[in-house]
Amino acid sequence: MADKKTDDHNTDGNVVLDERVKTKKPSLYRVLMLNDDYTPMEFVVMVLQRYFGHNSESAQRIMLHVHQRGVGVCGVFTYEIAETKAAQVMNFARQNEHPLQLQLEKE
Ligand code: TYC
Repeated sequence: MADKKTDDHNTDGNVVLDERVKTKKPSLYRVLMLNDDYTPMEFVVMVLQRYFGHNSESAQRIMLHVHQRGVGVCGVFTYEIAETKAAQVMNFARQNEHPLQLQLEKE
């Protein structure tokens, strides 16, 4: 493990502290979108483009996947970004009186 080195000694017997300690890769989280019977398809496609950076083809594909299968992945992010995007999208959906739901799932 490249980040696990602790200490070593130089030729004088002195302890050499390794500067490469404690870098851990952040955990990643999937932002899941859930199907419902009321949110318009065009609204879902617009959200996938505006908040998750999908192009119109990718957004259409994900929306149809969620519509047909019940759940789909909007994107994968570190916790703070995933949580923020899910909250922003649900706020935007509520402002527009749509029941759209998103959830986080740890990878
Ligand atoms: N099922 C919705 C409809 O028929 C469309 C929809 C797709 C809603 C994906 C939510 O996450 C969703 N209007």
